[in-house]
Amino acid sequence: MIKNIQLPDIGDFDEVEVIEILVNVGDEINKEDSIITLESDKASMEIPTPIAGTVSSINVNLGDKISLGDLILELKTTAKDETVKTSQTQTQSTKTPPETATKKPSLENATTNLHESNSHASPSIRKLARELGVDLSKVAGTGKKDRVLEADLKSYVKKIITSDSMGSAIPRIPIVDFAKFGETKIQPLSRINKRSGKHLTACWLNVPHVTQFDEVNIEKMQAHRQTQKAKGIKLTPLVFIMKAVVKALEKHPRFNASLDKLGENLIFKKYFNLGIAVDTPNGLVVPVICNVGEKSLTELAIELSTTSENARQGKLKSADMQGGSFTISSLGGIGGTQFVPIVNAPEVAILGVSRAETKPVWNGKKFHPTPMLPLALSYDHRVIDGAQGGRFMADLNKILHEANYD
Ligand code: CAO
Repeated sequence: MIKNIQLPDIGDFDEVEVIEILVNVGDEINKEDSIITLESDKASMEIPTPIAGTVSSINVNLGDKISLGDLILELKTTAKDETVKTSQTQTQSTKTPPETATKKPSLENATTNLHESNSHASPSIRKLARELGVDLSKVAGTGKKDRVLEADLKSYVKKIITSDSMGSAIPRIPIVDFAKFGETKIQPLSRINKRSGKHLTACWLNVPHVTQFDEVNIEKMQAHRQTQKAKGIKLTPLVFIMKAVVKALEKHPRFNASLDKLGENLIFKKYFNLGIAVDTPNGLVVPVICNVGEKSLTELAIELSTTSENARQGKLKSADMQGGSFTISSLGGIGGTQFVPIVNAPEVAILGVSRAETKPVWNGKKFHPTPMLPLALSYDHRVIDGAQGGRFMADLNKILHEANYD
């Protein structure tokens, strides 16, 4: 037999919002099991079923506003439901079921009547828990009859926020009082330090990095630089590298792509804008040089010089640091044999350049003093496989070695 379960008289309330549906079609429920939760501006309450049965349809949706007599759900009942389940539940509650109540509970006193048997907290605490996304069943209540109080909820949330494993399983670095061991001085991090630190941490934690190293014979590049220098044109290795990188990206578009926000599609960019890491007195910034493939070496040298000067004087605008598709970080002017750059996500690869050094290279007949440029390519292994990384590096090496940018 199908029976309609309607909203009983809940006091002076009309059009009360359904905020939880506690059963599903097909559920077998006992008399007085809660079926929905309603919430008004002042309070919330769970509505129990007056009879046992199997839910055959649910006639309300979350967010619906319902009033006395509105159909909540339909229950399929059997003789067994009428006898066994009803008798089972007779001892569960001493409350008067809504359908037979002579004096119906209001939403305010529902807190202490209907609601109390199924919940561990007052409506305001339940509302707060919902807003914070806290599962109240996990919060230990210290109130009467283990009721969850506001203080319990706050201390639960505080414990999660300050716990060592907040947001991930990363253990915290111990806090040390360095002053115990000698004199110290405190200097606040610059605004740029703070912003780049946050971004680099996110990149480091989100991107599974692989780094591949190589060395390029740059004899031809050096000869070209010397010729230009004789004409009064100063070109650093970086501009050659920028042009070569774009050629390699054209051949390997995956390196110029990004994952979409679900990480399920690749977004290929048809433009070649290179972020260039610039060291400034206030920290690292990465301005973007656009359309590198369309600019000459000299144009790039001029733009790089202007941009890095603006960066050092703190004159870059946020638009100057947007739209990059691949980044180069060059420490060639400073030194070092190699370093591992961190992928500048959502880009998927970055090239680290170290200082070229003249090395004895075997040319088949003898050791020949050869300028060798160290490169390190870090990439996102979710997007780029090792073999693809190897091929990109081999092609980049060849392009740079041949120093042909036409
Ligand atoms: N090998 C050998 N010499 C190199 C070289 C290399 N790979 N790269 C640059 N040089 C030389 C230049 O030719 C120049 O020499 P001369 O003065 O004799 O001509 C000198 O080193 C200084 O170059 P530079 O650094 O001023 O110019 P650049 O075009 O190479 O780089 C810029 C420009 C803005 C990238 C650089 O100044 C800079 O800020 N680098 C730091 C980037 C950085 O901090 N990266 C780390 C990021 S992760 O924390």
